[in-house]
Amino acid sequence: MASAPRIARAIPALEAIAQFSSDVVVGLSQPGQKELPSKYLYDEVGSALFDVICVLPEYGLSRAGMRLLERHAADIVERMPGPVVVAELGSGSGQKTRWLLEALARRQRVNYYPIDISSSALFRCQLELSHIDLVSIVGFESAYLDGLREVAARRREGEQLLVLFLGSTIGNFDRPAGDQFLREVRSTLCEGDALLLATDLEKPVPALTLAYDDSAGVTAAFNKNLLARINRELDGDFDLTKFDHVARYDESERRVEMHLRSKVWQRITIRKAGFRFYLREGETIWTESSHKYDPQEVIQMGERAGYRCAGQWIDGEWPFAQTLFFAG
Ligand code: AVJ
Repeated sequence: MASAPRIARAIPALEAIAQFSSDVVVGLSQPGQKELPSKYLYDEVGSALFDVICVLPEYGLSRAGMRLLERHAADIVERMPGPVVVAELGSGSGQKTRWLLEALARRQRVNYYPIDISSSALFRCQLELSHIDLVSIVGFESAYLDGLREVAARRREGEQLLVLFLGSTIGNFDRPAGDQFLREVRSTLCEGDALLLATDLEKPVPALTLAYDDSAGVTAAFNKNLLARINRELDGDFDLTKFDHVARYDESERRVEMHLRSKVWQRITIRKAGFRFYLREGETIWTESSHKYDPQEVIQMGERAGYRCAGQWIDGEWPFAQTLFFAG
């Protein structure tokens, strides 16, 4: 029998709302390009929409990441000989992780700690993975680095920590912030610990823009849900019909950007934040960046942050990489 999912909640709901409110106000008061942090795309509705995105024919990322783990999980875990505990940054739905946990559970009992700011994602991840023999799961509802520090503190003498960052979420950071994030993860690790990093790779622009602007409009709904979430949680009055979803590739930054473009001049009030602002016709709110990498570049990013590369696996169908790094 699977035991009930356990979740250690780090931030009480009220504080989370206050943080959301202040991040929204800061992003929407920018003098130039207005923006909203992409992490807020993933409330319960957003996470469910993202699961649909993952099965869209246009969105090859998650299937590529999954294929790589299905094929190479045994090879990947073999490179970590000692007893391993697993922490995952962004549990997602847990599907990809299954392959790694099963490969590890063939040789040892596994403690698996998914870390996610979304309690619904954690919940689904635990349902998906709780029945694997010899794997026990404790979820952390917290920011990545806070969760990781807690997991590192629980680790026992002689255990190696394997940190999974499988969602290719590193791509949401600007390149310098991505470097910084890898360094911060590194600082929670000890020599011999490892990081498995998933990254989407550069590919022809039409395929990329279609991946972020699918014909069924699911990504558009995913993007607009951020405004709906502000309406729900902060008593905003965004009219979603007055926005277009925009996905565009920036050649010099090598990233897909998602924006919400105002169709008209409009005034918006967010009552719980005590905030009112204006959008011009055609003005956009920037909601997400998704950086695309060169395989060598990924290895160099790791090296700059204090890791050495222990292996890299690339999908042939949809260019995508899993790169294993050792701390040290
Ligand atoms: C979950 C961050 C990897 O950037 O491709 C999917 C999110 N945004 N479609 C990505 C996303 C639009 C996704 N990540």
